[in-house]
Amino acid sequence: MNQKSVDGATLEMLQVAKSQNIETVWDRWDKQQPQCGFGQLGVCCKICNMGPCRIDPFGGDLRQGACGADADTIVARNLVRMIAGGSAAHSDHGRDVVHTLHLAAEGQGGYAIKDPFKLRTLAAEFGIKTDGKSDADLARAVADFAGQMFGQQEGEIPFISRAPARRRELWRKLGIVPRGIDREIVEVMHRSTMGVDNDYKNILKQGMRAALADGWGGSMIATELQDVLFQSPKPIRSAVNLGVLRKDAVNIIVHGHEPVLSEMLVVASRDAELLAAAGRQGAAGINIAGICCTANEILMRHGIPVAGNFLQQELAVVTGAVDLMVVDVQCVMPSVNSLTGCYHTKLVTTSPKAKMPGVQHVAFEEARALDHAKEIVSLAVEAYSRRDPSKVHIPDGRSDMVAGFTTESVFQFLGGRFRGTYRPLNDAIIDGRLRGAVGIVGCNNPNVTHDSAHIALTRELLKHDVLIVTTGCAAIADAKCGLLRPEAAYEWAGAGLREICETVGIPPVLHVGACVDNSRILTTLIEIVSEGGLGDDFSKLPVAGSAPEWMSEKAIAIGFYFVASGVLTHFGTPHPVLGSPAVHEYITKEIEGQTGGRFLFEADPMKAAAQIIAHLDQKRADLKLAPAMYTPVESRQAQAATVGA
Ligand code: BF8
Repeated sequence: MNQKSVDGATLEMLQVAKSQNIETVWDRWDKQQPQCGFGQLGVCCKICNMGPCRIDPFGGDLRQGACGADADTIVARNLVRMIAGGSAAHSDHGRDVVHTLHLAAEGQGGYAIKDPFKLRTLAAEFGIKTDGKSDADLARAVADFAGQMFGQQEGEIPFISRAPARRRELWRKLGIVPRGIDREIVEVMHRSTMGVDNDYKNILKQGMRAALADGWGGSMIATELQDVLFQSPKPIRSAVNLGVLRKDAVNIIVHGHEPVLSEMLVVASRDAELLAAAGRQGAAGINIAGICCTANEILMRHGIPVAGNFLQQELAVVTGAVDLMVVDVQCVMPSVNSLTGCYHTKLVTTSPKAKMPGVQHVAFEEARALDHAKEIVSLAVEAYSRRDPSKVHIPDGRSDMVAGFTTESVFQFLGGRFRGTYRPLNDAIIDGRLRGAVGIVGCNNPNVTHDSAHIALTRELLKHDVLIVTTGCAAIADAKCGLLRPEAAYEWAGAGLREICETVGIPPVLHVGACVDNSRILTTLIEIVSEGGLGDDFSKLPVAGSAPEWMSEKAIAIGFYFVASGVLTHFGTPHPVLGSPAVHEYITKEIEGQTGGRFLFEADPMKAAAQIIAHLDQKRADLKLAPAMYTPVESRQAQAATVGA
């Protein structure tokens, strides 16, 4: 990899790391080259102790593992186990939010119901009588109802009923409606263990069922109940990149995924006693900044700045200005443990599910959440007194942004102040002002120049009048180069998209949250279909998804729930399936005949954009819509070339 990043602050901090002989993820990744070809192709099987076995991808003698499993079986089993891992992560997060809603109902832990309207809306959807009931009673009932989706054994998980009727019928016909969240994940593990399912299509069918249990189950529960507990996001201004760290304040990085802790840290950072303690140490305040999806959660609801995305977690520590990094679960590199040892930075783990050897663990119990949050903030204040100013190097890089869009809020914008409706959005697609919409989501990965694919793909689609919704580390990448500012519509959007954005004052790239909030993209699609005029199913819509720099198993789970929901989904690098031409053919072509969605693997973002645009245009033609109204204007993109990377 020649260029490590397109982000100036990242490149600057990589130089600092190098000057201090600090090893980063890029260095370790380089040392791993060449990576194991069998693993990359998906043909290494470690499922039983007759192995590890591998298949010769060049057609030599090694065509089966010791048990007789061929490449198709091995690749499919490995892939569905990735889906199970990703679905488990999102869904276990959802389970913790259910638990927190229970605590809020009991008045414990300092949690409250901040969005009673959404609580009542959800209760009504679940068939819970709302008349005369207190918020606490309803919270208990909603938490019970949502909680049982995890252990449900038969039938269909209730959120499935949100999908259009045609989609539900199709899922039933295919036999992929999730019965219960935990059940589908367990069944993936069972079917893919030694000597069970060896029909690759049948294995992948169960993979889709588990992925749907994530998107329409665990992730959707997490999003909906977090809105109830912590309030539904509203458009909010903030700032992003390592330049949000402050020389004069106690800096706390919150890193991980679950907002049940970070929400309380925000409260604790405003505590008068702790602010006074910080002042006594000479600090001008307590500055909280996020990394990864926790960042997105507290950004969306409180406007807390974002320090960076996945590949910047180590570089935040290298600034020498982070007094404390507090982590919970998912996407936390084990390397931050040894790295923080090179600085004054205090590292704290909080989840019983995710400890690190030798690292202080503040066992975060939701029932005593505020107390624990205060303890963590006071550890940060203490660490600030040990900060070595000569080691502090904070890059200037930071950008303004607007985040906090939701299925409900953005289209209140589009539909006018008094009546939220999707009509203007649907009409904009129908008349061709908008070509379509694409969700750009997912991670960073050192196998792609950091942020480059997110930004290039986003800009190219904007130019072609494609509205972008974004989550996770992709959203942070786009934010860092200014694409989440309303002005970006003028700088990058085609004429049709720009007209819409300028009329309603929104950016052309809408930040809809963390990775669990990809469920907001599903609920947005539901609204578009039910508004009418664009067909009766997701697969008819001129929409697509993309994870240009994916890394995590969670991205695979998300990809599969979008494909199973009928959406073309692009991944920048292929899934580890190339060792089985049959599995590759199935998930990139044949599956479209079943679910209406398929995967597209393309590393070059410009080529990917061209294929996505062709797909949107085909969907428009199938719906007998006029072609997109405007042709892209190259010159404005050139004019704006000074913005961002
Ligand atoms: O859940 S985008 S690197 S932080 S996995 Fe992780 Fe990927 Fe970032 Fe959030 Ni999502």
